[in-house]
Amino acid sequence: MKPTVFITRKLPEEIIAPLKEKFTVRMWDSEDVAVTDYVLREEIAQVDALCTMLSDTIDRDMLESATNLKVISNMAVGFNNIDTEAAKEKGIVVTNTPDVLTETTADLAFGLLLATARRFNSAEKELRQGGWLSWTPMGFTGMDVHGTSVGIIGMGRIGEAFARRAKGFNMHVLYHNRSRKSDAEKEYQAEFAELDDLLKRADHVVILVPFTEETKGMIGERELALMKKTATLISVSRGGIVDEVALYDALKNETIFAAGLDVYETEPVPVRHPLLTLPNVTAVPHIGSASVKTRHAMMQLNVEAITDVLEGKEPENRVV
Ligand code: 8YV
Repeated sequence: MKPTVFITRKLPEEIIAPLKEKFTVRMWDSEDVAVTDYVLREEIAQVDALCTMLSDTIDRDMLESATNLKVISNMAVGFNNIDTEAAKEKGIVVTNTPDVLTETTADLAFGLLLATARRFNSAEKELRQGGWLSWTPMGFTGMDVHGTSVGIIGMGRIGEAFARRAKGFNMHVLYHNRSRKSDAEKEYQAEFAELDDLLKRADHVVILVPFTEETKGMIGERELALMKKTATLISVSRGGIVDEVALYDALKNETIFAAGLDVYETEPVPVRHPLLTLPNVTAVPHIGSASVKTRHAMMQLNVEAITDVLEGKEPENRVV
C-alpha cells in the first residue's frame, strides 16, 4: 500500500504531480475556503503525511488520534499553528518553508511602510470617490520614509532583508532582537536598542518577530504610548504580537500617526473589524509571501519535505 498524503488546500496539479507518482494524494478541493475541522480530524487520524497552511490549527487533541502520521509540512516560515510539543512527543516531523519567502516578505513590509507613511490608501480612496477637487498645499501629506529612522523588532532573515532596503532609502536602522547581530551592525550600521528606547526613537517601527509565548502582546498600550506622535507601526509577522484594542485607541486618538497591517489577531479578519474603519490604517490580507514565484517555491519545499520523510530521508527544513 502506498503512503497517503492529505493536502489541506487545492494546490496546482503541476506542483503535486511528483507526489502523485509515488503516493496516494488526497486534497481539500478549494483554494480559498479552509478545510473543515471535521475533515481535518478524520484525515489526521489516517494519513502518513499532511501538508498544512497557516490557518489550519493542528492541536494536541488532533495529533493524539494520528496513527500513521510521520510528517506535517507547513506552507509558511512560521509554525505557531501547530502544537510542536505534541508532534515531538508523537515522533512526527514538522517542516516549514523558510528562505524562499524572505525577500518577497521584506518587499511587502517595505511597500506597506511607504503606503502607510505616505497615506496611499486614503489618497486613492478620495481620488476614486471624486474628492480630488483642487490642489491644496497640505492635501494628502504624510510622513517621509527616506532619511528617517526605522526600528526593526526582530532582526532575523526578514529583518535583515528589510534593513537592506532601508539602507537604500538612507535610513538609520535601530533594531531590537533577543541576541545582538554583529553582521547586521556591520553591514547596515544597525544600532541595537532596548525595546523601549527603540519605540521612543524610531520614526517607523516594523514588527518582524515570530509569535511565541514571549512575543505575544509584546506591543500593548504602554509600548504604543512610548512611540512618537508622528510614527508609523508596520505589523507583518503575526497578529497577536500587537494588542489590537490598544492599537485602535492609539490610532483613533492619534497618539501615533498610522499603522500598516498585514497580520491580525484573528484571520481571516472578521467583517467590520474596528481597525479597518480607521483612515490611518493601511491594511492588506496577510500577503507577505504572496508572489507567484515565492508561493510556488514554498509549495515545492512542501512537496520535497513530504517526499523526503516518506522515503526515509532527512528533510531540509525540519523544525521538529
Ligand atoms: C504565509 C507567513 O504566506 O510564512 C509565514 O509564516 O506568515 C506567510 O508567509 C502564509 O501564511 C501562507 O501560509
